[in-house]
Amino acid sequence: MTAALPYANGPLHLGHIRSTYLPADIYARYHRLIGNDVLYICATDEHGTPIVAGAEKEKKSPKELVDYYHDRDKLEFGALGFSFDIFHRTSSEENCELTQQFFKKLSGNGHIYTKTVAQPYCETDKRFLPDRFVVGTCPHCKSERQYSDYCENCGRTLSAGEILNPVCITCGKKPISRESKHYFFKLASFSDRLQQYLTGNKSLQPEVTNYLLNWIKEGLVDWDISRDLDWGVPIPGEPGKVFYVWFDAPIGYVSSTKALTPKWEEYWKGDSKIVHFIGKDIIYHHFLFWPAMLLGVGDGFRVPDAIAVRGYLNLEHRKFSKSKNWFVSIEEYLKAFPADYLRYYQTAFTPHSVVDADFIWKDFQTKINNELVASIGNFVHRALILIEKQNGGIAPKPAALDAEDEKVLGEIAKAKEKVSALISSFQLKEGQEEILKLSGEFNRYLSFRQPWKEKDAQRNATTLYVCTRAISALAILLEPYLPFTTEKLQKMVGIERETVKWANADAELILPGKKIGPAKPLFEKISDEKIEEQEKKLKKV
Ligand code: B3M
Ligand code: ZN
Repeated sequence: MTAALPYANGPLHLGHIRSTYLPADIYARYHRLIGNDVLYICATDEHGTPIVAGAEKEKKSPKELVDYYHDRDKLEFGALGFSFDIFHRTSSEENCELTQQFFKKLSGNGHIYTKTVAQPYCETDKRFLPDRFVVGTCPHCKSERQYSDYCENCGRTLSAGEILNPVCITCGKKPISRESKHYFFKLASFSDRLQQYLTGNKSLQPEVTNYLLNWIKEGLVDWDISRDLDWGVPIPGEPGKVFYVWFDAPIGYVSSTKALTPKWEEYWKGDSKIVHFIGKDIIYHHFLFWPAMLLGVGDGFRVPDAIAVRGYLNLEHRKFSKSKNWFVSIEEYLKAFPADYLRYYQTAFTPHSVVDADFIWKDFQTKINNELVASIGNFVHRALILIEKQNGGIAPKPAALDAEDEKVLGEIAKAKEKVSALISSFQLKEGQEEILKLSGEFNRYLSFRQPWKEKDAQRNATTLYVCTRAISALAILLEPYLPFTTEKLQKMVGIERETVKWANADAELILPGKKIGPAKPLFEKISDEKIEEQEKKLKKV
């Protein structure tokens, strides 16, 4: 499993999290809990003109910039609980080596040719101007101020020279055209095989594949994989030229696996499954370039079994923008709230689809207070406090179960199956909703039994026993979603780590007779003041 590799040229913000790293993490944690051998791979994407331009802006070298963001991203991802098996980097030796090997294999298999092409060149800055060094008007949708390699407005990738009214991003002058030898990957010759791949793989989202099939119908163009630049993976025997960042970046998925384990080939070839999680801006690269590269290299590489695509995130109805201070970085978020609140809220509005969503501080507060605090947290805390009061903090032994007890226990088993099916098919939001329903059901059960009023001690012990079964179920089912909370809860009620398995969600894990607790609230209500503080920060500018 992979999550798209973040460019090492700026701080991570809330938008990065919801489309990619969080869904992938939920999926990874679930698969580990059911006993699958999962590798969750990520790395920083350290090449390409975004990095060079970013470094120039900050008056640093590209190397300084990527070192800084690699370390920072790693720390912040860790603080959000993302359970990467490795967080590597595309400037690593493994990646340079494997990229060059891919290139040699593709050349040997006849999928690469060279051609002399006219490239934009800036006479003031004395350099070629690939990709993000040029802005101009998109030839397809006429949107202005687009980078010359990709139109943010219509999602098309562009080749050199296609952009209209080009200007150099550094000096603002119109570039001249200069010839240079470039390497091309014969993407067009893969059209049929890509079409088969897209129509044959039923786990791909139709809303995405339909779009791609259209692009194939319009005709794919061969792909320029070289750049006149010195920051990147060198093209063997071509001083001053490196591979295009989108050539070595997906290879970063494989090379990071190689850096992690000598068994890397078993994962990428063999009968493993390859699952990528991406945002919708990089569909073209993952559904066309990348499978074509894998097919072209041959060598037993699998094409991706699934590519989960999700949409963009807006912030209070507007696009995230660092320069306009319309922005919440992960660093800032974590100063104010726990990681699990973000995980919960973002999952709650992220379906398995390319629709965009909105992060709204007020909604964040409502979701946390009404669902996490008032339903899940409230149930667990009420039950544990009752066990302390009525049973001295000892997990209760049940007497005979009646029909109502059996019924709610049955709900646990059903929830386990449903959530399982939902997560397996990437319906992570719906999975979380099912778990919330389960806690709702047990809040209802507890209010119906009223052990605080009921005089029959055996009845109460049975009621509270049934509740311990729900608590342990929540401690497992919620682990993919809220790993910090479930760790706390598992410890609070004495669930042994070896027993934390999905299959045990409906088992008796809190053993009757065992001392548990002390009960502490899992969540804390978010006050209006705390939300207003965040809203004010945005409105400052
Ligand atoms: N570095 C980030 C992006 O365009 C880009 C992803 C690479 S994934 C191989 O969203
Ligand atoms: Zn466009």
